[in-house]
Amino acid sequence: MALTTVSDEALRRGARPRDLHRPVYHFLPAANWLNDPNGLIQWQGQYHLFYQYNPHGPFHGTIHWGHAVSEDLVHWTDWPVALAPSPDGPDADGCWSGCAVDNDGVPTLIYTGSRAGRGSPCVATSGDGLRTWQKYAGNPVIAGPPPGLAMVGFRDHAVWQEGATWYQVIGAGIAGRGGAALLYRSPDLLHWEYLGPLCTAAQLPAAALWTGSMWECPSFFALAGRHVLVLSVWHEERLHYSAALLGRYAAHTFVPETAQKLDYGDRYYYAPQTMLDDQGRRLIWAWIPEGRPEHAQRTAGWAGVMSLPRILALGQDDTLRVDFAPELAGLRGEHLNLKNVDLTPGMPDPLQDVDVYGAALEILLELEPAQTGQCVLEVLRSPDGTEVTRIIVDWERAQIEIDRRQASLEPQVETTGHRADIGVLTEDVFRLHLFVDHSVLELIANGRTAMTTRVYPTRSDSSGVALFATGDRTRVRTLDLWRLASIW
Ligand code: DQQ
Repeated sequence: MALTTVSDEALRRGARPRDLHRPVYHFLPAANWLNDPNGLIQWQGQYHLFYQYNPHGPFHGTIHWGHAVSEDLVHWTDWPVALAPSPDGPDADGCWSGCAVDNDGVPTLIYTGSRAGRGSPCVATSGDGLRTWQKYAGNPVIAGPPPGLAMVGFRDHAVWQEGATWYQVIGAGIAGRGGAALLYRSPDLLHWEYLGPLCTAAQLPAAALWTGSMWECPSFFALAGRHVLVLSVWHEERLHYSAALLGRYAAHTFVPETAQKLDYGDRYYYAPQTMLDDQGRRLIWAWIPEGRPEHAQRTAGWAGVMSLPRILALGQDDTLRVDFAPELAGLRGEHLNLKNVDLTPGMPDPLQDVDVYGAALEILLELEPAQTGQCVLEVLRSPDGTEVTRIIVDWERAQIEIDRRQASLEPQVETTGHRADIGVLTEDVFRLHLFVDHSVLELIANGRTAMTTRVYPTRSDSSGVALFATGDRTRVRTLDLWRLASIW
């Protein structure tokens, strides 16, 4: 296997050469490859983030579990790699995704060992406060998928406790039947009994979201009296999007009632995993993959970014709400505020005389919805406008869009846009919350609609911000913009 030539020096945080695309406040390893978040857990007050990691290069292969720790959800300290493939073990080809639980004081990981295309549930424990991990000698703890079922895939774990009994769902696909989450029970995390599917695609309400042929990375949890099954839609080797099924769970049966995408950037918000913290918050992180060719990833020496922490909640109308973790406000620096500006088509940009720019920004925009026309926020804009990423609120179509067509002068990066319905606007204000971090964009509209994507501006002066309206007047109640600090 070809290894990259990333030097030891470059592996140290902060010692990397200038890189226009490398985020400064999103988590990613010092170098090489990152994919799914794993094993999210709070232990003695500290947040632990494990992640799918290849220490040998910026491509998916020889998957280990990387590990980072945070006091505040924002700043992360690298800890030693937690899991590495064992040449003779069921995880010889990789330690794939899984979760962490507190087994009566013993930190325990349940993960998928990958070997020769086969996924095997494995267990590891730590005796020194999550620093080093010992694999259970009897791995795998489940010999294979349930007999008699033709599986498309069998991997990834969500484990929880009810009374003294452990339960887990494993992500799966049943040939010809679509995605499934398979339910197991155990007295000790080591011996598991198969109970049947917790949920299959066939149970989804008619005309619900398409969920492919396999569900990866399940996460299953209670949320304000309801239950949520988070899954990632896999189909014919392609990663599509992550979804949330909202429903009711009783007597080990889950009845999904609604299904929705978790993020309208689709594959740019993949394999999310959730955890409950000591404030009772349901936190969620996802893998934000690259949108540039593999050779560009190899040149950069890194690939894959962890999303910002978000909080899931249930709205009064029983639909899912999402927001960025408030701790992120600790990164705010230089601030600009505009109030009560009427944007009329053709008027000068209210931001043009203000010295606002940057590739690491947070923007909060509160708009009064108009009947027609669009309100356009431009970011990562070159002074001549040849490179620009547009966030478009289209009042007539009631849609929000990220337009990447001009985001980069480099022709080989992905340029397809993302769109989502913003639904019927019942409030008199439309709220847009955007984080820009070099090549990463994460936005949440009205606390409901999330959209994550990647853009790769080529010019070092593609850092301007502009705001204008087309077609109709849009009233800006407030615009707050902060330059954000690096977390390293
Ligand atoms: N990534 C892991 C798998 C999971 C997939 C392997 C989702 O366990 O199904 O790195 O991105």
